Amino acid sequence: MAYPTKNKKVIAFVEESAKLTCPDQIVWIDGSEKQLKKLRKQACKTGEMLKLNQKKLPGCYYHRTAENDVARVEARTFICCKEKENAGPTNYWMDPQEAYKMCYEIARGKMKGRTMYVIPYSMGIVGSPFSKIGIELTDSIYVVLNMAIMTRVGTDCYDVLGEDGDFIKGLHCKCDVDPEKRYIMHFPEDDTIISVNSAYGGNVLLGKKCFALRIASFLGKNEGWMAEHMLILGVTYPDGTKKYIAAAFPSACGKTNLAMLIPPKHYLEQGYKVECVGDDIAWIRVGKDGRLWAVNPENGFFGVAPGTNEKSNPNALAATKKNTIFTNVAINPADNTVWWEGLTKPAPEHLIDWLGKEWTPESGVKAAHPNSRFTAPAVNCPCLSEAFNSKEGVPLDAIVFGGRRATTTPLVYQSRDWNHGVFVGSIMSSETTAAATGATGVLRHDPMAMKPFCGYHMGDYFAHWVEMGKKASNPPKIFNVNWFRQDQNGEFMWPGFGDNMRVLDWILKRCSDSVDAQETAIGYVPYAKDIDLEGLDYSRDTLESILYVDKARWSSEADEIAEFYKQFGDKLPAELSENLKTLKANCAK
Ligand code: GTP
Ligand code: SPV
Ligand code: MN
Repeated sequence: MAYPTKNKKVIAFVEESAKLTCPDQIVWIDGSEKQLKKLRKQACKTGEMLKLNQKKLPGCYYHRTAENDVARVEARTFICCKEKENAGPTNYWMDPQEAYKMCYEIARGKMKGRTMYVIPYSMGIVGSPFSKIGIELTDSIYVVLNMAIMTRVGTDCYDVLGEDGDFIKGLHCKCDVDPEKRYIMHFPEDDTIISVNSAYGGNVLLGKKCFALRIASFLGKNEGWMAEHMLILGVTYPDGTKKYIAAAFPSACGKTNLAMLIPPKHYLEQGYKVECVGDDIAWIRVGKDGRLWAVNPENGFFGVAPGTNEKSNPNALAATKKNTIFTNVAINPADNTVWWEGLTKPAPEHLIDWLGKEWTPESGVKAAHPNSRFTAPAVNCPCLSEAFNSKEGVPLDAIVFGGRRATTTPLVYQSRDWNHGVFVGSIMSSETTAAATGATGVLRHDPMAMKPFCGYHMGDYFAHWVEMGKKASNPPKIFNVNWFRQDQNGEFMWPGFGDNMRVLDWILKRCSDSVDAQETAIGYVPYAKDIDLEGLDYSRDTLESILYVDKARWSSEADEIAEFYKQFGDKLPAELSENLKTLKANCAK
């Protein structure tokens, strides 16, 4: 047959995979609107997708996944490198030979009666020196359509590859969506990903977590750059100065919301502007100027639907008004549009819930799955930064870590220096969310928000962070935030969302040495007077209380961190154990 590429490795990968999975036909995706239109039509015909109200939501479609297939499956996600030691204590590991054999057995013949789609895609701008090409083979139209939003899909990727260029191989086979045979396998030493028996987001859109974080973090370690679970945002000051921040929060902990925030009124009136460069992933390298430069390798947003509304995140909501795919939200049959918890109050009288069942506000269950998502093109976002399309990306002024912590961690604090900042990232703990299967609200360690996404030994990953700080002569300052402090009644103590601008403002002032701070046991904390509360009905006392560093609590936290650190053994960089000692000593003072 005539192939759309001369790349022998692509052709061999497709042929070998077809031989294994036995599809009825192979369709080479070219990224054209014509071809995607045909696929949408086909998916609507089979019921895989539903067409939504095209007047209110032009180009928008709806998809329901299997009830058992609604989130990432961390316990079934493996790093398959030759030496178990190299996957480290925070990853599930399987021997590559064994993993290939098992996956091949599971996928054998499973595309019979189906079509195999070949998706050529680029993470990052096609042809940019910092971008990388992937080929995903899948038997799911839903995956093709999502990848066409989330990545840069097109035959121009073949031009980049030429006759023998390398790429990341991704084989996705829905199989029977059997949760007992579901595996998300990464072979970092072979640039390969295999995903079987799922059809949900992070498990199957292989360019995203599998490639752009797990495989890319491994590549970054070897090539001297970083792949991080971070949003990237730009702040423009009234005088036109631009500053950039990258922030790592665990899944469903506020990246999309922070990346698109609308500042409080008085900031807007003064001329401040916040723009979104990315909401989930940052690829970061050292620039010639010794600064860290970040690009967003994605092309769209796979965002959490629940909680998104006109007030919390109008930019994200606006981004979903056209050419968007909604997954596992509820349908409003009155006008064939979508709904999720938090979109409007009160909820509509009658909905079809994410399981396809009749729903009323009295049903006593959620209408949308807590991890229901929208897949929206980045270009739809009203606050998308011009820098989104810049090959070089943006120079970072600050890196911010943050998690969901009801107690202990203050609203914001600054690390003393780079290595202390790496320590601050490494000790992150956060309550689990619906983004992964399993219990929610359980406090767990999630260093740099990368626990589920680091493609190699976490101890080596910490060392790589320390190394990057040495390579960058002018690195960003490192901070930690916590929007999720709760009072005795379980109410959030900080308004969050747009008001987080008040904290970003302090952070950037610290970066330009224009505000003082108090040195505490854990680092620099703001004086309450320096957090701008203009236009906010909020007491300084409450602010004081969420800025307070409780040494007794931090002392037990330090003991707990020591336990957590044990698993890294010799791989724990001395820079981190030193910082732990300092923390413990500071708490005793
Ligand atoms: P992933 O896409 O899973 O990586 O998540 P994310 O980090 O982009 O999370 P997102 O911004 O979608 O937020 C997830 C949830 O946190 C939503 O339900 C939000 O409403 C809620 N949230 C976000 N920001 C804040 C905040 O500042 N305060 C509070 N209380 N909740 C927030
Ligand atoms: C996350 O879980 O961090 C996500 C969603 O961004 S997924 O793509 O499913 O991983
Ligand atoms: Mn994420």
